[in-house]
Amino acid sequence: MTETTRTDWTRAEAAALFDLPFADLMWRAQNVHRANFAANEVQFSTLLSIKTGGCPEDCGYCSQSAKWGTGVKAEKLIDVAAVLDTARAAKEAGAQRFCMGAAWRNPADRHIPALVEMVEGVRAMGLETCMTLGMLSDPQAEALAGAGLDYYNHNLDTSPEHYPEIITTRTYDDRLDTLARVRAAGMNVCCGGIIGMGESRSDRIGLLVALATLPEHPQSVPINALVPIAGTPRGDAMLVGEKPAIDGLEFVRTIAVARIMMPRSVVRLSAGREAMSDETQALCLLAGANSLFVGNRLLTTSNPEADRDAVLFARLGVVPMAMERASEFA
Ligand code: SAM
Ligand code: DTB
Ligand code: SF4
Repeated sequence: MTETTRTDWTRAEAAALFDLPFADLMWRAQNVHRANFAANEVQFSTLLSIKTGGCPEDCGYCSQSAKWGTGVKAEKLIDVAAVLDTARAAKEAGAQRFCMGAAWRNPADRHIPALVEMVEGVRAMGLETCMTLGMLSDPQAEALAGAGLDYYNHNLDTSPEHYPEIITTRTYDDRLDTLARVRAAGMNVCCGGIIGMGESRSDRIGLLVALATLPEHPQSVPINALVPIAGTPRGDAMLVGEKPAIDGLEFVRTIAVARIMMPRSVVRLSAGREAMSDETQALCLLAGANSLFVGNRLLTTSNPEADRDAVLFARLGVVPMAMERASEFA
């Protein structure tokens, strides 16, 4: 069975996939995965927060919004040299892509020269580059693309109808506009969302349909499990038990449906691995996830230690994705 790349997915089709018996869904997802990728290869990315905290946006899940009392302190953009030192260490530890994140609504033009130096320096080490800096203007997108930025991460986060309950300071359309600018500048799009924010299955369907009906599928699709941060509305809702954490099998189903709907996209099992059992992570990979964050830090929260990951990857027979192949899918 082969599945073609379609951008006309409907919610009814996505709902029918979610409703499949678990084994049938996993069978479909594995077939799509194996038709498009080497079965056991996983792309490894490492994250660094290059500008932490003090963000003017009100994303209801985020430790870095100035609106919530999370204890994360506002810092300035860090030095290029510090970024390059961390990237070198990430490369030595096996990362293939280095992702730099900033807690901004959008970058200021005065920051662009330093950001360009970071991209050029990281690329010169033979790492792929990714940045997530908030909204971009056309000239900013062009400057970053000109520096060789391989990917720009900007998430839709949830369905259009659930979105206003999560963020009020920028709209879904603002996000779609930024994605269009990134595409127009010729960069690969990294775009996904967060599962476990109290959304319904219909919202998970809405998110995946929004992603799969973009003019082109994002080359990289991060599926994050909410990391609950005390002091944020979404984190507190989970931590005080008002909204339960996402069920592991429903998270696996979400990954499998993403794999089927976006057959040639690299799907990342993104934030939230630390709280997941090895078995749930294994099911996510079986469902078609083929990218992970490695390194003990995400942006402000922790990720599994290298030792735990090394044991897991060895037990599963997971190997790093060949770089040529990673680029071929870009
Ligand atoms: N400020 C930029 C922006 O929002 O576009 C870039 C950084 S922001 C932290 C990148 C993404 O990380 C968010 O869109 C969200 O999907 C994810 N994220 C942030 N906090 C999270 C959390 N607590 N749990 C899971 N994912 C999270
Ligand atoms: C994405 O989708 N997930 C990453 C990356 N893009 C920038 C961020 C995860 C952040 C998890 C919470 C934290 O460490 O602050
Ligand atoms: Fe700011 Fe990004 Fe966090 Fe939203 S997700 S508050 S934009 S850092």
